[in-house]
Amino acid sequence: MPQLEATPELDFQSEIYKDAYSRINAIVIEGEREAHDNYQQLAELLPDEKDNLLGLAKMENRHKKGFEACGKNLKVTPDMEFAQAFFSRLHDNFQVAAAEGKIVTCLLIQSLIIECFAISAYNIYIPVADDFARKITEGVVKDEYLHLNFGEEWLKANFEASRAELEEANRQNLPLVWKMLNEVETDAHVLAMEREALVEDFMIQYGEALSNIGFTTRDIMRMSAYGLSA
Ligand code: Y39
Ligand code: FE
Ligand code: FE
Ligand code: FE
Repeated sequence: MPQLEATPELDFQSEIYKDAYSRINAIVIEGEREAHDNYQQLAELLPDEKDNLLGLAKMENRHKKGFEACGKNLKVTPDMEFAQAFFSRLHDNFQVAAAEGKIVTCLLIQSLIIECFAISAYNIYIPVADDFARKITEGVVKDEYLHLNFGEEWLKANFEASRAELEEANRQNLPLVWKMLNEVETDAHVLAMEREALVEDFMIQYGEALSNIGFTTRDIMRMSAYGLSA
């Protein structure tokens, strides 16, 4: 069903809305917390970009505070245990890559996959959010485009050397995105965020990012197909 269709029946104070929000809000808070930590680790791995990356980490910390305020505004307690489990696979893959000094894999996980996930989710959420959360999310999504751009620029500048590692990291991590989407589909639907809209927006952002980095349309088709079997 079309995402922009009016949904006048959304009741932000209903128990069903608040219950779904307790998980989606937690995912966003945990995601922002992880993103903060990931950019701090990347700052250590990329000394030339240290100040830039620490700046991105600070933005992620502000985002986290903004979304915590959104939960409080609706009197919702975020289910942080659920959210940690939700992010654990991408978290573990990032940590393993960081320990091995695999900067390209770390950038693919955080600056491409997680940022595209954030951009698509926030874009789909904005038209159906409560007024308070809409204003916060509009400010946040502008920053997420900057984060995605950081990853694109670095990987584009190092494309030939990064290519093989990007393909392998894509193969390992893209299927996790579909698993994660499956796990939130029901809750997202309660918030009037439709799975098809999320998938479509994610694939557009991610495909554009791969194209900006230097992959051909043919490469992008092949790489995108890894998600579908999840
Ligand atoms: O870079 C960032 O700020 C990313 C951490 C934030 C990711 C948020 C993930 C949102 C997924 C929500 C799924 C709702 C259907
Ligand atoms: Fe529906
Ligand atoms: Fe963020
Ligand atoms: Fe971000």
